[in-house]
Amino acid sequence: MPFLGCCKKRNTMSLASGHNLVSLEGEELARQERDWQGYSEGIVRLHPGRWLFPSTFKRFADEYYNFKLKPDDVVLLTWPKCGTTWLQEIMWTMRYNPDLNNPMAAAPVNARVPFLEMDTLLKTKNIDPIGPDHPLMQGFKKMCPGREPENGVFLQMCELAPEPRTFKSHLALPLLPTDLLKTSKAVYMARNPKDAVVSFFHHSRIFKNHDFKGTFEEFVQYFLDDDCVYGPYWLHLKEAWKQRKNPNLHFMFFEDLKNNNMEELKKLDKFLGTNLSQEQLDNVAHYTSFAEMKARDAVLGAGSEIFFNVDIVQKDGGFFRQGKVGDWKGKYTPELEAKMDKWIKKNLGDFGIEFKYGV
Ligand code: PPS
Repeated sequence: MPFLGCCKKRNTMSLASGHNLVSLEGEELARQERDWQGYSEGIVRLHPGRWLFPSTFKRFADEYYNFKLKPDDVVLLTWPKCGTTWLQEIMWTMRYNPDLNNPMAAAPVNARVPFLEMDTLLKTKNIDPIGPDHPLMQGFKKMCPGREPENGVFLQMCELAPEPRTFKSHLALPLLPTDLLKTSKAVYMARNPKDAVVSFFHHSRIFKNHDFKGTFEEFVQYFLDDDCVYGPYWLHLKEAWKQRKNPNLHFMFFEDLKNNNMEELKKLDKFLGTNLSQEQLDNVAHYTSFAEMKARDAVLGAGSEIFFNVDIVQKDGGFFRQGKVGDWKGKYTPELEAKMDKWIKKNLGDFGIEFKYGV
């Protein structure tokens, strides 16, 4: 991509991670702003990688990269909609609530397993300012006494979360601290792209901070062009796949977690060293099943009209949509499916990764 030649003309910035951040301009920006009305302060792209973010990413990018990790941290990583919330709840239950008697289980998920870069995603004119009485801000005040929200509500919650800390991120490995897999443990979960894109389309319509206004066909085109926030699906996956033999990274698939749940929980138990009994593992499986998590939507999906387009939620469902493998079937026109299959084939070509339940 002829990036270097054009950067002088553009609004650029160098990041601690070594990336050049470029603000989108002209037609490209106009198209994004028309279709994604949540990104009201502009959009940036990071090179190399073409990682895409709302421009509020600028404010915190170096802090994410320089985030101080601790040896007993567990960091949960996925591309959006590949099951992090499920993983969050599994990890937290394994580490802090295997007997299902921890009263903190009723606390909002962000107060237990904070989301590293969520501050980047929340600054939008579509979201009313979150007042000091909102449970999120109450949780922040409790976890981060004396800290200023302007310096990152979620970032500081990650920093000051009770140890051992578990937190999540959708950032690709090159944007995260270089010592991540030396200092701490990480779990990366992959999900087949056809289900991930159906889920992300729904997410982008229900959440005001994305507020996608286009059709499913247009959304898929954004995805295929690597023009969705968080950027290239394949590169994200590839960066983690390269590290799959690193003893501090556990690489897993949404589809396996769904189809062989107990087997996958046992692998996680081994990786974490939590040494859970069968009864405790059964507790985790039950408590983190789709039905149980959906029933706790108010805690896990943070369903309030501050964040959600309530009319779409009422019509098409909320955060816990289907939780299925292969739900994409019947959602694509034959032409769109053929386009996606071509894209998948091209990208899988030199990869070596296998989605064994099909893509
Ligand atoms: S986000 O918003 O990017 O953090 O979304 P993320 O949590 O990564 O992914 C959301 C999808 O995971 C599904 N989900 C589950 N599936 C099965 N079992 C359980 N317990 C579960 N919890 C969440 C959720 O429903 C989203 O997928 P779709 O296909 O939209 O249902």
